[in-house]
Amino acid sequence: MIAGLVGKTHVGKSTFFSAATLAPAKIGKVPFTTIEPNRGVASIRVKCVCAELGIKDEPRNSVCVNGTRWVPVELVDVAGLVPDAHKGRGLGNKFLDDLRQADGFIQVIDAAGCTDANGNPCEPGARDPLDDVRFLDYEITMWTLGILKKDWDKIVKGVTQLKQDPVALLGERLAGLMVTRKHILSVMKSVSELGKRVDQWSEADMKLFVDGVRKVSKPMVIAANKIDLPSAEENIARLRDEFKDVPVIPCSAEAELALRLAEKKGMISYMPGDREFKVIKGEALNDKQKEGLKRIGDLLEKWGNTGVQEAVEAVYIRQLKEIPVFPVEDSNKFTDHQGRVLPDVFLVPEGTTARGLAYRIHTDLGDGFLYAINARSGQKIGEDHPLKPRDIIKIVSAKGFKG
Ligand SMILES: Nc1nc2c(ncn2[C@@H]2O[C@H](COP(=O)(O)OP(=O)(O)OP(=O)(O)O)[C@@H](O)[C@H]2O)c(=O)[nH]1
Ligand SMILES: [Mg+2]
Repeated sequence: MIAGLVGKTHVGKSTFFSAATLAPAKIGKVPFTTIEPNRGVASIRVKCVCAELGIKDEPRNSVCVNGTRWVPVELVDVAGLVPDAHKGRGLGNKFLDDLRQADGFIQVIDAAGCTDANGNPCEPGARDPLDDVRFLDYEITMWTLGILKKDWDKIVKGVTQLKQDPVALLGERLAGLMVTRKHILSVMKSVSELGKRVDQWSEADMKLFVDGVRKVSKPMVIAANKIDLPSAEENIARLRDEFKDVPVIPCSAEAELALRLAEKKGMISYMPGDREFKVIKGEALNDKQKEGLKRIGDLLEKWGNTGVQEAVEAVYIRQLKEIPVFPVEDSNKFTDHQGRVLPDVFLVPEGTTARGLAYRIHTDLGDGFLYAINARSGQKIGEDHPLKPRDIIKIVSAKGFKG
């Protein structure tokens, strides 16, 4: 899975990206700074099973700090957009093309309302951030509609004359956007206007379809950025009121980036998502740095955290519904074949079965799947058994694989 940072130009997407991944990304003084996408690795926190089992783990694909596993996840930061991007304004469809592969979105907005529709600075509060959310939805819908319409005659002909499956035809058209058959079926079932044959769909019906597909195929969280500016607070309440089915996470990408860089330099101790940090080398800080850290300290006290870590976790856990599982080869010692204790944590979609996990580890394990063992209880589990968060699983397969 990969989450995409999306939104109007110059609202802090690259700042958020850098803060979450510590990967370099150009942060702009002017709109349209990002052109080519930045890809990087962030982490989400999972309560490790090591404490519960009373064992010392030896993580391989993740890091364990005081009983918290930091599990890697991918982020992509793309070009920003302005209204009418789908018609080619600004960088046009570039941001959308680069986001096609994303499974979920973190929409960054300037919650303080000090960036106008074209990404230029304006008086705090002069731009309504609710409009940023609305226009992004609109741009994505119009862009997808354009893609669908390109082949509409072919789809209609396939359904009416060749008696082909409409879901398959729609799916084929939207496959490049990571839209699946499941997404399409769920929209067609839940929107009553789409109950008629596709050749009867009006333009408004097509829009309803595309809107629905966007919501299910690109679940989103809103990172309401710039909470360090006073005009943000009131807007956050309004955003929550208006967009009830989308998590709105107050955040300050700039504060998180400053904390992470100070931590990297050894000036403070801080873990992403924490409510506080500790100054280590107070004497090495200049007055400006001291003042900056004081302001960030006040911000953390007020908001609980900078919101960056929370937003990444919200898109992966709440929206994409990924669950962590711990695969092992020895269900008594909780080790892999090299004797490494609890080496890996995998994030898998909710509902993944024991056999699905086997396939995720290696095709051979999946093909030769016999049964699995819940290492916590010692119980045997069958191929269709859906896994639960933090399950520790041994796969028994006729075909071995030494990873
Ligand atoms: N006050 C404040 N400013 C921020 C915050 N995050 C980012 N900024 C500022 O917003 C401006 C734009 O930041 P970028 O990260 O380049 O924004 P972007 O959305 O990637 O912009 P484009 O790539 O040009 O579309 C810069 O001046 C940042 O310093 C924040 O949390 N608070
Ligand atoms: Mg950028």
